[in-house]
Amino acid sequence: MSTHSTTSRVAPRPFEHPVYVTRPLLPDLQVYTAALQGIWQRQWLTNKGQLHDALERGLCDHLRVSHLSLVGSGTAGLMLAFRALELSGEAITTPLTSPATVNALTWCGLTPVFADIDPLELTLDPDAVERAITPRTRAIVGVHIYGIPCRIGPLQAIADRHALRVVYDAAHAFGTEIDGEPVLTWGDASILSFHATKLFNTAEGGAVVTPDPDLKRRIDLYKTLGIQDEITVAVPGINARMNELEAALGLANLPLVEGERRARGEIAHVYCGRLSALAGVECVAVPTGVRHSQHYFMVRVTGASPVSRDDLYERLKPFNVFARRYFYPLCSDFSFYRDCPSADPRNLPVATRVAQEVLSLPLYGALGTTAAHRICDMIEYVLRTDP
Ligand code: T4K
Repeated sequence: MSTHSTTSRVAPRPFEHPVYVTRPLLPDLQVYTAALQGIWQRQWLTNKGQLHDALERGLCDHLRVSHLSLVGSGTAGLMLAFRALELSGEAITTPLTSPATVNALTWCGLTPVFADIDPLELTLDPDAVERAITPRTRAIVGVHIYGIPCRIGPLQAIADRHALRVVYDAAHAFGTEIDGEPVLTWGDASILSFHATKLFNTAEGGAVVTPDPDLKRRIDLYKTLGIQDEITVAVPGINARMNELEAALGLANLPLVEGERRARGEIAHVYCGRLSALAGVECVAVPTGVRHSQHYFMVRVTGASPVSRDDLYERLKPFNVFARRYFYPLCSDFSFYRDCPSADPRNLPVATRVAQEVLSLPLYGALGTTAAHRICDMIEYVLRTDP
């Protein structure tokens, strides 16, 4: 429970050590070193090692998906998916995302077209997507932002009507389900990131998930320089492999991930219960029927708050709390995109407002609920005192 009265004007005690937005899930070091011993014995470090293959199988079981290809990063996974699907022309996407989503399109020679987002769920607004379609549109690239699933049904209906491909950036959606179905089963492909800051991590890494075995085969080819056999290079591939040291970390982390998700859920429960009561602070809601990945805990600091989002972000720092403004600025505001017609803020009024409001609070299992209560005390204190 909170050690501070919610009406006290005494400043809460800062944390002794920095509290970051996240910390990586790490297995017992002995478990990992035992796996390393096996790698040393086999002297097999990369290129489809046995741990790589074991992790692909383990993830298919855990995530209940049929085909999954491990890759070197989520960004590489996006690029491989666009390439293996032979996309060209325009792809409609959201500006509220990591640079990875939009830059991967650019790297593959596609033209990103920004569409606005839903004001509550913060994912692509299907009506805005429909309005952005031109004769050059080939794909919709939705992002399950903060682990909240895109409006899958309406987006697929649009894609079917216009013969478009659908790729989901599911970097935040490890374990997100809709009505008991993994969100990863929708679309032509979904991309996961296993970066250190993700719910499930392999330090660096990611995966492409697809219902199509032929697409999985092509991704596997593209991620290994296109090498089919010793004398055949079938496609102009890149090196986007996951190595054995990363796969070993993934295999050691996989049994821990559900416990981590539950521990994060308890912290989110504390944040939600305490912060929803504050004027001008809104917790980003998880839609009904959705089992959330607990990847991020997001609040929106609206105009009804006595302090702005940026003030709150800055004024938590002296308490040793380092929240993050994911994803501010919008991708459409980057110098190299801002001149695109679709990047005009008048085309993106909801995303433009939301990017000024969102704040990602510390969320990782080892944080614990006592620390979450202390962070709530700090937020309450900031909101009721002048700087
Ligand atoms: N799509 C989406 C929607 C994404 O969010 C991302 C990645 C991707 C695609 C691409 O996936 P990858 O290609 O990365 O696999 C982080 C990550 O670098 C990035 O992976 C992630 N999105 C993005 C949202 O967040 P930063 O700039 O916030 O990272 P950094 O280094 O500031 O870390 C945040 C905090 O985490 C630190 O303050 C402390 C803690 N931390 C971080 C690292 C790396 C640790 O405690 N240990 C660590 O090893 O970008």
